[in-house]
Amino acid sequence: MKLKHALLIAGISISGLIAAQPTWEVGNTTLTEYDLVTGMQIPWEILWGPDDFIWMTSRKGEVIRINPEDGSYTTVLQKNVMNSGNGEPGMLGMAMHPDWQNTPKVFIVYCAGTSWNGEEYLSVFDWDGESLINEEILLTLDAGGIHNGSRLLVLPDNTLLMTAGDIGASALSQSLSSLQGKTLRLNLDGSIPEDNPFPDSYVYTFGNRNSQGLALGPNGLIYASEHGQNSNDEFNLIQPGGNYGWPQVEGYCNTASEQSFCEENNVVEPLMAWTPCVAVNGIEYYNHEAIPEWQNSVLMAVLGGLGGQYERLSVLHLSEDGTEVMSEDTYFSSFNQRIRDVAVNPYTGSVYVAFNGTSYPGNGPNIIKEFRNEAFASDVLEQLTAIRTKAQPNPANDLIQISWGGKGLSNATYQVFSYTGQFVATGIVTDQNLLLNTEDWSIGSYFIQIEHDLGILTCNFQVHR
Ligand SMILES: [Ca+2]
Ligand SMILES: [Ca+2]
Ligand SMILES: [Ca+2]
Repeated sequence: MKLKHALLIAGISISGLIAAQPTWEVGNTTLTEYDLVTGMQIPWEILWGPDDFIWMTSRKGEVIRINPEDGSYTTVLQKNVMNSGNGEPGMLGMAMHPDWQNTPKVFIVYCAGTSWNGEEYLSVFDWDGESLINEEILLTLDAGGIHNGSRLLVLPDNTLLMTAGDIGASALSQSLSSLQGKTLRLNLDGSIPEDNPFPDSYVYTFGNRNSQGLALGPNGLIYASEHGQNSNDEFNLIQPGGNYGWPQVEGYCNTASEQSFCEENNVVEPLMAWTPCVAVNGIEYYNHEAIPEWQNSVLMAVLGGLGGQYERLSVLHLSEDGTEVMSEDTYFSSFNQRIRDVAVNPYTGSVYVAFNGTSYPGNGPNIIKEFRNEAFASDVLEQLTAIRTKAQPNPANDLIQISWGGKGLSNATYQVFSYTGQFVATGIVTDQNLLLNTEDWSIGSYFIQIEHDLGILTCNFQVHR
């Protein structure tokens, strides 16, 4: 019997089967679930880029750039990584240069070398509009089979934090002469900031085991998630010069030996700890009005532990000043999938979640899902779609028209840059399109940014002759 016929007999309408996306209730808010992109290989970092694309590292050694509208993507970097990204090493954290308009650079951590021994590189690449090129290595650490960290976070003072794991050699964490088992802080050119807590040292915190989550919170607070051994996963507040206790102290200072070590060494205790370990990972501060129930919280990806029984997205509700965790809600456990990282759409407030397969240390192919409050997002998306930018003809020879559909923009500022970092043109947009003369511009890739009420619209184009 044909399926359609069988369904009709059973009284099930075909359209009813196709129509609805799954939904999730969060208090009074309904989130609709979408598969943004599938077939990814162990996504490790996902972030919302300054170009309004979602950027992803895969542990197998790739950087993928995904269009959040339709999930189409391109591979913009490929590296040979240690053990082909199996186990824990591979391509890990990523962060974008804060002055993207003038300096489109991307910071990436990856492990390279043979089998279970090698180097971990913090590198910076130039973005040329199509690929990441011109690698410059800023820092070299040891890489191990386990505990390589490493998240990256650019701070408001234009320095870069990097979490470095203890590579399984726990004694290194308390040694200030080793870069392992630390949070490191660098200037964006790779030099040591003069106001780091220890002179001539990248070390910003020590006594860390393997932190794989970093996020900026309210009032300049910096949060980190950190893996415990069997017990005591931690959620920490990062303080310059802080000793986070490992390996002498796990979680709170609550045993006799821990208490004496904590007193002698002024150990910073976590805001929250989990026993047994649930394998805490990527974190993101959420304060978007799209999901009021999640405002002033940290969204935390949870891998689920070695036994794979605690997978979820945790929502850590913060106190008003952000210095305490008041409660934890959990979501999406029923996927039974390791959750590696989260990212947030700044316009719609949608939350993107990267899955890593069912068991340690992760297996692909994987999905990145979007959870969207349609009631909030549909208005925003309609406005965004109405003003979606197009460049014609592209490539251009002389005149190029930049247009953004039906809606006029009033007093929006545009700026044009080349992907070599040169500022080319600026002006005010007052109409429904913009005509630029590219005659005097060099051959190459350009982008325009139009700053308007809803954010910044961007569009790439080429100039050929
Ligand atoms: Ca992220
Ligand atoms: Ca600790
Ligand atoms: Ca303890």
